[in-house]
Amino acid sequence: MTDKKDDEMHGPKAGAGLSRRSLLAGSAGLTFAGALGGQALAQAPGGAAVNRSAHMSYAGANSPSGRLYQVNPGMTEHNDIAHDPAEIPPPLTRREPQTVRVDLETVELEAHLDANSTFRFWTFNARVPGPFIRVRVGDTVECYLKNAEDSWMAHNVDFHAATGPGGGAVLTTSMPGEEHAFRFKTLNPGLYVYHCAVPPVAMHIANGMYGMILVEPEEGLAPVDREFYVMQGEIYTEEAFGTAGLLTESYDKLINERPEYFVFNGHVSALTEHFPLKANVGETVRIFFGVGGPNFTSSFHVIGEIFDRVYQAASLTSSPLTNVQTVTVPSGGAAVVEFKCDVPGRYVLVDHALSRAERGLAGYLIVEGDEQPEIFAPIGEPPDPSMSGH
Ligand SMILES: [Cu+2]
Repeated sequence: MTDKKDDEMHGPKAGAGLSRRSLLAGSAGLTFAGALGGQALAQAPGGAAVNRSAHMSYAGANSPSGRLYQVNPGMTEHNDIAHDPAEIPPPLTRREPQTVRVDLETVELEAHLDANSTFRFWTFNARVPGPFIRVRVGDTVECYLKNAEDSWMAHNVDFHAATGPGGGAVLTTSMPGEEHAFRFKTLNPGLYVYHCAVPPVAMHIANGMYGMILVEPEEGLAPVDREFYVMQGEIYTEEAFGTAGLLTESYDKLINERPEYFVFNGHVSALTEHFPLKANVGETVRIFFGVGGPNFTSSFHVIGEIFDRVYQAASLTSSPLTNVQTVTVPSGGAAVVEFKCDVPGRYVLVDHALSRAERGLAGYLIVEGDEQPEIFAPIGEPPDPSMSGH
């Protein structure tokens, strides 16, 4: 990308000779500090003052997260692959096994990566992550995988919920325009990742080909007020983080595990300005959290919340851990976390390996309702919230 475009994107402090350090300490850093509620990353008051002017050069800069998800008017014709975390099937009410048909279409499409860039994603059903599939233990899943006519690559699907070679990968490998199907019986309840497994597998996953299937135990899950579907992934581009335009995948960075971007639900800011999680004070929340990866383990944390229950490794038949701050979730793995929303405000979903927030990894949980001063309140006059990005 040219310096000019870089300049347009990052404001007057960026441009020719921009170092990675100054970029991350600059507009992007400021804004993610805002996203994080002024915690941890907003540690350089002098820098923040300088950077604010760069930040304010954006349209929509009144939003503290303006940098996180602003649809560039010039890019509205492009697709958006973010999966709404609230868009998942409701809990199952039936108590007998059944045969469930699942249709997956592998679609490659150019779509938003951040406010000023696009990327050619490889997807299941044009979303990242792919559809949230919900079945019950003992069900038979009949999966039909169709590879779109205009794909450039072969694709398939490997279900971690399946018992059988490759999780179905060989049986579903489809060239562009082809469709193949297989069936598997769900022998083990749990929350499982599925992903494309065509070599190089890491590339197919990094480009967006992952999702999750929930296999409910016989008795189902305890009722909660709200359920959400969140997955973490990495994106490897030739161009540096923040570059404008259509970015290209980097095989070299992929095999060296040097991602430029980390994302929740597909692209930068998918879960901040685009699809924030929403709940009300007093409600219970369950997050089905998975890591597509392909390479990085997540230290999943919600800033300002404590997980009341964590089903570690997404084992739904083990007793949950209670009262947990951060949960380790490996790539190709998952966890189920539950908590009650006690205090209103904006909470930030992060990987507590917080350098990744500077590369795009953050989401919001907005909790609405009455203040609860007996749980959380200032003593005396609070600081100006604008100084911490709010
Ligand atoms: Cu693929």
